[in-house]
Amino acid sequence: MTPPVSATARAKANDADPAVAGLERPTPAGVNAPGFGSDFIADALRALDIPYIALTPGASYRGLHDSIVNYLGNTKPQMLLCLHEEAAVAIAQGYAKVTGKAMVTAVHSNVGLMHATMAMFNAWCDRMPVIVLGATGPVDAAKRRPWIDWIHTARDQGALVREYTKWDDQPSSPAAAREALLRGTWIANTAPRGPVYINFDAELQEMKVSEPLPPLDVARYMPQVTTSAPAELIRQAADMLKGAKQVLLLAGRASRSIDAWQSRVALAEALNARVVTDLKIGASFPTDHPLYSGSPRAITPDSVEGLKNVDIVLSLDWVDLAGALRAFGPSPSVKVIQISLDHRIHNGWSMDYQGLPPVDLLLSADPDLVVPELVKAIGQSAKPHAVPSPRATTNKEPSGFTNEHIARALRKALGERPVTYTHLPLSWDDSWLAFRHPLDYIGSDGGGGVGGGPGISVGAALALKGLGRLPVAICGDGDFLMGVTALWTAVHYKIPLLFVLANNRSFYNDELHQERMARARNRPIENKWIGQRMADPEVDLAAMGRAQGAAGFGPVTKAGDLPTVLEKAIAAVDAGGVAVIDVRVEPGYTAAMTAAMTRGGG
Ligand SMILES: Cc1ncc(C[n+]2csc(CCOP(=O)(O)OP(=O)(O)O)c2C)c(N)n1
Ligand SMILES: [Mg+2]
Repeated sequence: MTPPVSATARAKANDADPAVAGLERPTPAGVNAPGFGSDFIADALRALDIPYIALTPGASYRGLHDSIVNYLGNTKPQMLLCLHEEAAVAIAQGYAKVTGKAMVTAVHSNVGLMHATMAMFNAWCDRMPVIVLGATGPVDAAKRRPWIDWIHTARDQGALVREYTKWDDQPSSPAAAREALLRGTWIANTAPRGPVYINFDAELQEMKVSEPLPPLDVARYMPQVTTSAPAELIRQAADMLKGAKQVLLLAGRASRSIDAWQSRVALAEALNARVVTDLKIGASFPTDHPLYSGSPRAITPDSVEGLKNVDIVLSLDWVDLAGALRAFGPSPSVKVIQISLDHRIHNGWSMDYQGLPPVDLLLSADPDLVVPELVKAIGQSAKPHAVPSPRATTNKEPSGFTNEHIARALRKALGERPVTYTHLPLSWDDSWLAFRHPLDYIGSDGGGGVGGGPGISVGAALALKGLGRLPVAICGDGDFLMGVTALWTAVHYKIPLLFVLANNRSFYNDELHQERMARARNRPIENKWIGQRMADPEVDLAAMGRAQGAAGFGPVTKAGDLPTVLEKAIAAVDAGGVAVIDVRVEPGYTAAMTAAMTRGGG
C-alpha cells in the first residue's frame, strides 16, 4: 500500500539505481520536521514514489531545491543535474519511453521553461508522460527583489506550454500544491499520456508553515481509468477481421510489455496479416517475422506482395493513419478499423493529430488491452489466408561509407546480445537491424525536434540499468551537437551508454530540401551544401565526448576500421562508462530514403 503523505514517508527505501543513489550525499540535516511550503511539495514528491528529478537550477525554485537536498536528503527523488533544460526534459522522456511512467523535472522560472519547451513538445507528440515543475514570482509584487524577480515573473507562465501539455496549474498553498502534484501525476500517466506543467510561486515555496497537512492515501487519488473496449465492439471487429481476404496491420504506438507484443504476433498470425511498423515509435512487431512487410515506406500500392489484396486495414494507434491510407492508395471498398485513444488528447493548436482518416469501426481503447481479446475472439482464423514470402533483404556489401556500414558493424559486434537502440537517425532504414523484443528499440523524438537524441538516450539508459541490455544511441551529428551536454549527466551519474555518431558533417536532411528547391527552380544543385555543412572546421565530436568525461573514439574514416573501434568502445561501456564514436560517413542518403523524402517527411 502507498504510504500517506507525511514526514514519515521520508523513511521509505530508495528505489533508485544503487550506483546513482550513492552519489551526491548531503551532510545530514539532523532532526528535520517539515516547516516550509516547499517541504510539503517535497513530501508529496516522495509519496508519489518517483526516483529522480532531472533539473537545471534556478533561484525561482531555491526553496524546493533546499527541501529536496536538506529535508529529503536528496533521496527519492534524487537530483540529476542537467546542463540544459532541454536535456532535463528529454531525459525524463527517455525514462518514460522505457518504463511507461513519468519522471519529474524542474526548470527555472520563465527562462528555464523556454529552454525546456522543445523537449516538452517532443514528449507531447510522443505521448510520453513527464512531470515538469516550474517556478515564478514572487507573485506578490511587493515581495519581489528589484529587477531579477521582475524579469523572471510572468503572468500565466503556463501559457508558454499549455498547448502541448495535458494540464498545467499554479497552486497557491501547500495543500493545493500537493493536490496539483497528485492530479498532474495521474493525468500524465493516464493514456493517452503526455507532459504536465506545475508552476510554484517562489513565495509559496519559501513561506513558513506551522500546521502539518493531514495525511493522505496517494493510491486513492490515482484511480485506474478503464481503457479497454466493450465486448460488443470486440466481437464486431473480430467478425470483420475473420471475413477479410487480406488484413494490413499497422502496428503503431504500444507499450514495452512483452505480453502485449506476443499478443500482437498472435493476432497477426491468426489472420496472416501483413504487418507494418514505424521507426517514429518504439518497436511493436518482430521485424524478422515472415508477416512483417516493412516500415511505412513499404506501404505503396505495389511495393509489397499481398498489399494489393488488402480489404481491411487494422490500425493499432498508428501515428498517421490518414497519411498511411493515402500512401497505400487502397480501393474505396477497403474497410478501416482504428483502435486508439488518441482522439482524446487532440487540441486546436498543434496539428500533430494528423489528417482525419476514414474509419468504419472505432474502438476507443488501448490497443494493448484489445488485442488479446481479439485473439481470443478470432481463435484460429476461419479462412486460411496466404502466407507471404519473407521480405527481401540484401547481403550485398554497400558501397562507400554509409549508415548501413554502421548497422553491419554493430550487428557483427553485438551478435545475439540484448541491445536497446535508444535513438536512430532520420535516415535509418529499418531493414538494417532486426527488432525482436519491445525494448530493442524505443522510437524517435516524437516531435521532429532535432537535438532530442542525446537526452532521450541518457534517460532511457538510466531506466535500462540493471536489465542486462546495452543501450546504443545512433545519432546524426546535427542531433548530437544540439543535445551534446546531456552526456555530462550520463558520465556524472555513471549511466553506461554507447553513442555511435553518423557524422556526415552536415544537417544533411536539409541539403536534400535545398536540392529539391534547386531542381524545381532550375538553379544550381551544387550549392545545396551552403548553410548546411559543418566543415572548416569539422567539429571533433569524439573530443566533445571526452570534454565531458566520456571515452571518445575516432574519427573513423574507413568502414574497415569500425569493428576494432566498436570493440573498444563497447568494452568502455561494459566497464560502466559512456563512449562516443565519431563515424565520418559520407553525406548522402539511400535511394529509398531519398524517395521517401520526395514523397514528404523531413
Ligand atoms: C530543432 C530543429 N531544428 C531544425 C530542424 C530541421 N531539420 C530536420 S532534419 C535536420 C538535420 C539533422 O542533422 P543530423 O542530425 O546531422 O542528420 P542528417 O540529416 O545529417 O542525417 C534539420 C536541421 C528540426 N527538425 N528541428
Ligand atoms: Mg548530419
